Amino acid sequence: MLAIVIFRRLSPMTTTLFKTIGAATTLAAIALTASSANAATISYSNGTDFAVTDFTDKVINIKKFDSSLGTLKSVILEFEGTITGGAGFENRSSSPADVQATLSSNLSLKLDNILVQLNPQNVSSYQVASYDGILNYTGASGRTVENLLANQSGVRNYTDSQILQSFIGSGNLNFLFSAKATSLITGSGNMASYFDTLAKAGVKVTYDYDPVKSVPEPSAALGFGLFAVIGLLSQRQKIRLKASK
Ligand SMILES: [Ca+2]
Repeated sequence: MLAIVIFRRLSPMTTTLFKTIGAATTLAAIALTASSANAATISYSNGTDFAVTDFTDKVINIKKFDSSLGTLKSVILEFEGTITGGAGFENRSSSPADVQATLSSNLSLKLDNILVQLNPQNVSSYQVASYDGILNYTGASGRTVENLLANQSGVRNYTDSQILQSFIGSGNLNFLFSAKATSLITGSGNMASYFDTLAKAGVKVTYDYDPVKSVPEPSAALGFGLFAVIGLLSQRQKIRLKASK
């Protein structure tokens, strides 16, 4: 009966401690699984915000592989390029026109001898009447379009020892991201138009490695779990002391 009362009084703290123990046990399980399979992966991601094109060599930092983790077997490099923007056009011809707005940009990611290139594109079509007499990118002969979007990804897998070596160390890799826009409006031979093109990049590097024999994570995670159990026990003792007073 007394035990039930103690448990109720402990309730918020006890719940937190049990959650902590649960999380620690899960961590240990994951680390052990990775160890027994004799292979492990670790990934790092980074990227840029949208910026108006054109631009050259925006730096994207990615952490190098820490060789104290084990032996690097391969590197997977994922490069995702996204472009967005808007356009306006006005057909100034005396005839109707079929107009195409093409949002596009050449995107490149460089690191030493590595080069990944992408060319995301979004083509949209419009039918407009002959010139309405007002150059305002709207009305019967004009359009203003916003939030055009295009996306493309590239994946590379490296196993060459010389390339792998360039991914190993304590600092960062400095990937260089460049964008050169090629967006355009096509239609009649008498057209007023503008285009805004912005680009951003996401980079993810996954290191696939054989871990060193003594994997620190399981013992650390179990230690954390024990610490939480000790914390729970000492908390109970405090309550008992209080109850006995
Ligand atoms: Ca107009």
